Amino acid sequence: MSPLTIIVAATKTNGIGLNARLPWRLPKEMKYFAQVTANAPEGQQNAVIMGRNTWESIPKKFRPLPNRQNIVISRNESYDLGIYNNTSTLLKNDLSSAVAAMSDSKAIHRAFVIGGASLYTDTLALPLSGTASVDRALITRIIAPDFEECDVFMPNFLQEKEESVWTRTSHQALQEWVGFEVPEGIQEENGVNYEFQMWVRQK
Ligand code: FOL
Repeated sequence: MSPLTIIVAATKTNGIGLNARLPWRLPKEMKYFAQVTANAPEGQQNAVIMGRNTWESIPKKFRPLPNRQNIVISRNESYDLGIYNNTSTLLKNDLSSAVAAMSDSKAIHRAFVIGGASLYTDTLALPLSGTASVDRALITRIIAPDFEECDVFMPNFLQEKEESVWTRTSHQALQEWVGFEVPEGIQEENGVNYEFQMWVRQK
């Protein structure tokens, strides 16, 4: 049973994107994303699983995301990942195939679902009893401003679901899980306020 972790930066109304990219520029927040997703024991790597739109939203100079097993999900089996890409990036046609590819490999430490909206939805729909399911979410909550112009939203999973209950952990639990110190409380960057949070799902 391989647990998946969602990682996302989202507004209070779950806005995550605008015009096919992130609605904000938060270099320290992005560093946190990179550090969390890349941090793995010697001899292992984490996987970052993303939808095709998210892949295309990452600046070419940063993709594939370094020091991570990148897995791109597209129903188009001949989707061109690009010549700039090395052979290490995997193309899979759905989340289950991505999960299957990882369970074959002992070299994968953790698996992060990094978006976007439709892949988050697919991830949250995986049954808790299945071979892989999501048990944790690292959410950077964008508190202000509202970014009302967002045109992509993650599902509102922390509130509405009855089948599963999500609870927020302590800041210490977040730091212990990611394996490094994380600033606590409301952060400010470029006039944006946000907070690093970890949520876990009860079994
Ligand atoms: N989760 C969080 N917390 N913040 C995000 O910005 C975020 N973004 C995505 C998914 N989950 C997230 C998807 N979008 C890069 C760009 C866009 C993107 C994800 C990653 C990217 O270029 N990452 C580089 C960082 C380079 C830098 O340091 O600026 C990487 O190496 O991870």
